[in-house]
Amino acid sequence: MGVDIATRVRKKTKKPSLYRVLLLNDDFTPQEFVVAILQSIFHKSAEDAYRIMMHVHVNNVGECGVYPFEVAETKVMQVMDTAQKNQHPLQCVMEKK
Ligand code: TYC
Repeated sequence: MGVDIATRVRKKTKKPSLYRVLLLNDDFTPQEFVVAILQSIFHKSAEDAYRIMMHVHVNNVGECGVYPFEVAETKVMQVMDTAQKNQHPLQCVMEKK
């Protein structure tokens, strides 16, 4: 009695989906706080952090980075947690690329 084993080899390795992490503008969070978040959580240089913060300030939304799902999720949580602890209304969201 033979046993047939069906096998199919994937032609391509599956790349993990990437997610954009976005900061949203508001009228109350201090600019310096946003710059500090971008440096500490997103590992941006002082210059890049200032540029991204000003982009959000002017355009109301801006990208902080692009990451696999769980990394993006952790960054959003870290931003929201730090903002809440400092009583700032800063909002951070993620979206699938
Ligand atoms: N608009 C804020 C202010 O003028 C600064 C700010 C920038 C807030 C970016 C949030 O994601 C933000 N104090």
